[in-house]
Amino acid sequence: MDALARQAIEVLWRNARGTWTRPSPRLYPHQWSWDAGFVAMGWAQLDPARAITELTSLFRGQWATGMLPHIVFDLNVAQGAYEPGPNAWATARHAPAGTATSGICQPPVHAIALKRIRDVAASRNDGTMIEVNRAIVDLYPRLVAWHHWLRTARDPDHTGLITILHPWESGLDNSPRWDSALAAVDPGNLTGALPRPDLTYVADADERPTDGEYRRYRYLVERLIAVDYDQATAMATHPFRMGDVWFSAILAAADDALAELASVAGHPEAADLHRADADLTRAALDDCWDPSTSRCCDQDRITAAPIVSDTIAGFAPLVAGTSIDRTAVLVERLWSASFAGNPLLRWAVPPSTAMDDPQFDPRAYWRGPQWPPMTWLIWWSLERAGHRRSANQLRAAAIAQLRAVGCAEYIEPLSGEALGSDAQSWTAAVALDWLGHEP
Ligand code: 2M8
Repeated sequence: MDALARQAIEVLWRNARGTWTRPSPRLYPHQWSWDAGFVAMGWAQLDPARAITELTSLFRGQWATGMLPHIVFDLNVAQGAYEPGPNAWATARHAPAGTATSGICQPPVHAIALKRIRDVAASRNDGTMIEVNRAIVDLYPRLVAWHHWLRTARDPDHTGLITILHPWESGLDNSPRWDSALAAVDPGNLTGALPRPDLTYVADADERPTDGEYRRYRYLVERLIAVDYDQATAMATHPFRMGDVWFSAILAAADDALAELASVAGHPEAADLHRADADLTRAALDDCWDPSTSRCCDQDRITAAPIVSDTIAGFAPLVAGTSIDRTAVLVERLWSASFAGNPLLRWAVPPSTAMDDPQFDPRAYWRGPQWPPMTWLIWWSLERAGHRRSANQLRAAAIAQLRAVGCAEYIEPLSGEALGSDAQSWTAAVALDWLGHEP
């Protein structure tokens, strides 16, 4: 068997906890929302039914409002092993009985994953397809509720751009995109030392977000607890409110996926509504486009200012789907020296922050390192847009990278050093997806 495939399978099995999969053995011992989407795509290559189980497990934590929490906690994990743990969120009133969850969300990759699982099942030509179709009937309404929550609670004015209330909701936690907005957050009397078990699991604490950032992360959670997660109040008063283009683009692509799943779920009439939602977001991303820098900019909902940091999020229109012309501009930018075309790169895959952005830091988490699931999203978008040559080139570079570094959480783009956890589930998952999808 292919050595990378073998290693990736081992990582998934090592991190599996029965019906769900932790992102890594020590750093992230619970179930994370968008990790679960990618992880399900990885399991699909081995067993589509197990992939469905991953998603069903995650949706056990869905709130009655439709909100899908970013963490579903494993209550068997020792207290203090991960912070903020289950007791820090005050969500007992909201989380479904028998579950403990966080109170914020993450990018909605889940419908994309479900569509992918179905495609894999279809290609197998055995009985799995029937099982997957049955699961879609069950999961589809939950996905609809999840998307509906995002499009109402987090976009009450129906702009098409989704607002996040915490950097963790973006998934790109300490991206320079959030620097100015986060610096403006006064963490009040939250001044003491915070528990940072995460720092003990990595080789170098500088790879992780700083204490100053963590203080604000925790403070923002406190503020959400103070309004008991009332979204209308938070959307009017919360000190961090950001129109997130990358998150919104993923929602648009997920709405397209939902449109394709609607008839399988017995709701063919809903397909056009999902496509209309996606179109609304595509139009919103057009409004966030900065023609002078050829990138899509997040919008600070408090100051009404666009965010000028140059990061992978600038490629949002590519993920959402955009015009042929704009796609071409973004493909050119992808292969430019700012991103995957820089000759100093060890492997030609895009860093999380542009290499010529003043905040680019090759070792610091989401401030420069390459993240395989983000490479996957860009690759998948290139395929969708019909840019096969670019897609194949990117996939080849990504696989070469993973063959060398293994299932690392993130990679230092210049030296090629593996950073963070060395057994990260979503890295294993995208490796399996890539290896299973020969061009
Ligand atoms: C990281 O985020 C968590 C908080 O949600 C953390 O640092 O503890 C991010 O990379 C996020 O995108 C990812 O989903 C999570 C688990 O892999 O880890």
